[in-house]
Amino acid sequence: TTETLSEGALVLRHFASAVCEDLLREIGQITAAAPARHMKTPGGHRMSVAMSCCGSWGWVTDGRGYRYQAEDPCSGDLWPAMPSVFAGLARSAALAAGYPDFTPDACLINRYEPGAKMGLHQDKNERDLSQPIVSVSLGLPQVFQFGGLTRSERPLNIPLGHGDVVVWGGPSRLRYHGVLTLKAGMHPVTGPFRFNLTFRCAR
Ligand code: MD5
Ligand code: FE
Repeated sequence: TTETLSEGALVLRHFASAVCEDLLREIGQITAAAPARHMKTPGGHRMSVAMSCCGSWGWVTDGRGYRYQAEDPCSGDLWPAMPSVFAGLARSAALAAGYPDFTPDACLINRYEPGAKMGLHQDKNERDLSQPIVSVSLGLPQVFQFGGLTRSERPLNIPLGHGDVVVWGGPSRLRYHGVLTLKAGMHPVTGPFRFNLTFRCAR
């Protein structure tokens, strides 16, 4: 089923179901090479979500700010390549949402543990804002907050579960969004975690 949240923003429930276990196997390989880590915000706060990346560009934050870079700052190596099952899923979800030429060059892997959250923010470090962002949720359910184009607009709360995919584009690309605190639980495939993959055209 498809739910429209706003113009350009679509929830594709269970769209990733057939490939969830493949995605998780690839996440295991990626994080063996580029471990999920708690990055520091430019203000010096430790993020509660642990992050890794794959693809040509990875999103990083540290005392110098937010940016995309080709190397993992922990190792100095390039980020692991984007697995074909990742790229294929992102492309087919974008196509289903009306974006036929989506070729992401960056995938951010977020790992939430109980108590982890992400405050309201906009994703605006990407060069081509005409391209959507595709997000894939795996494991424990977590409430997504979907806001407006200003921080003051009150967000909608949308639960996202295992295999759900969201595509954000067009006039919704710069909406404020975040996720509420993850509640403790045990998922048969991901254990105590929720993973979120976000596919972006960064550069
Ligand atoms: C998550 N991740 O569940 C969320 C979901 C991030 C992030 O926000 O930046 O890693 S991705 C949701 C998203 C991305 C771009 C635009 C919009 C939502 N939106 O317009 O609401 O880990
Ligand atoms: Fe975001």
